Amino acid sequence: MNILITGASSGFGLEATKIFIENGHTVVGLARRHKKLMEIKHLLGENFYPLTADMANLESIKEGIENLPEPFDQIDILINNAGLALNLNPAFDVDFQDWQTMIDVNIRGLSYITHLILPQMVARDDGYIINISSTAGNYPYYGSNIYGPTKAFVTSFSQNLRADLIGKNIRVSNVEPGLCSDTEFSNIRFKGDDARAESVYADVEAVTGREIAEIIYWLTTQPKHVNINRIEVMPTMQTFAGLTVYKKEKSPS
Ligand code: 8X3
Repeated sequence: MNILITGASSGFGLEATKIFIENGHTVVGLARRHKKLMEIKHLLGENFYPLTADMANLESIKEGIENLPEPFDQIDILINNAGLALNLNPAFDVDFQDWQTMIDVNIRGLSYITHLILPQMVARDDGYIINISSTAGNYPYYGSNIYGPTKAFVTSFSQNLRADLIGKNIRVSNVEPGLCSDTEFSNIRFKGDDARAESVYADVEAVTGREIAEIIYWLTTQPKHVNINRIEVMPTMQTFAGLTVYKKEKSPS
C-alpha cells in the first residue's frame, strides 16, 4: 500500500513512516523541512517519497499532490498527522497570529488535503483516512486556548466523513492521543523553550511517539469491513481535567 503521512519529519509521523516502510509499504512523507525529509529518505530508501510542502500554504499542498510521480500518486491511506499547539496561555493572552497558525494547519490544511485526496479514494471505492486529533479536543484545559477547539473540529470532521462515506469501502478513524513524549509538540508549543518543554514530561511516564505510531499501524491491519471510529489514548499517569473551581480571595479579617 501507499501511505501519505503529513507531518512526517518528526514525532508520530516519522515513527509511523518507519513502521509502514519496515512492513513493506511505500510512504509519501509530507513536511515543511526539506533537509529533514532528505535525511529521512537517505535513511529509509526508495520506498520513501519526500514531499516538501507547508500545511499552512494550500497552494504548496496542491502542487505537491498533483505532481506526485507513479506509483506514489495513488494514495491508499491518508494519515492527517500534521498539527500543532502554540502557547499555553489563556485565550485573552495569546496573539491572534498563533490562533491563525493553529487554524491554518490543524483545520484548513487538514481539510484541504482531505478534499484533494478523497475523490481518488471514492473513484476506486477503496481507502482509509486516519486523522490525528487529541484528548485536548475532548476535554478543555487551562491554556489550551484554541488548540483544543481545533482538535474538536478534527474529531467532528472524522465522524462526519464516516457519515458521508456510508456504503463505501473507505474507512475513517480518529486517533486522540493525550500526553506523549518523544515528539516536538511541546518544543513547538513553547517556541523553542526546550527546558520548559522538557519539564512537561519530567517525572511522568508519557506515551511515546512510537507507541502511538504502532496504534496507527494496528488500525490499518484490521479487516477491511472493520472501522475503528475513535481511539483515545492516555498514559496511566494522566487523567481527565478536573472541573476547575475558582476560590475568591479571603477578605482580610
Ligand atoms: C496533545 C495532548 O495533553 O499534551 O495533543 O495537550 S496534551
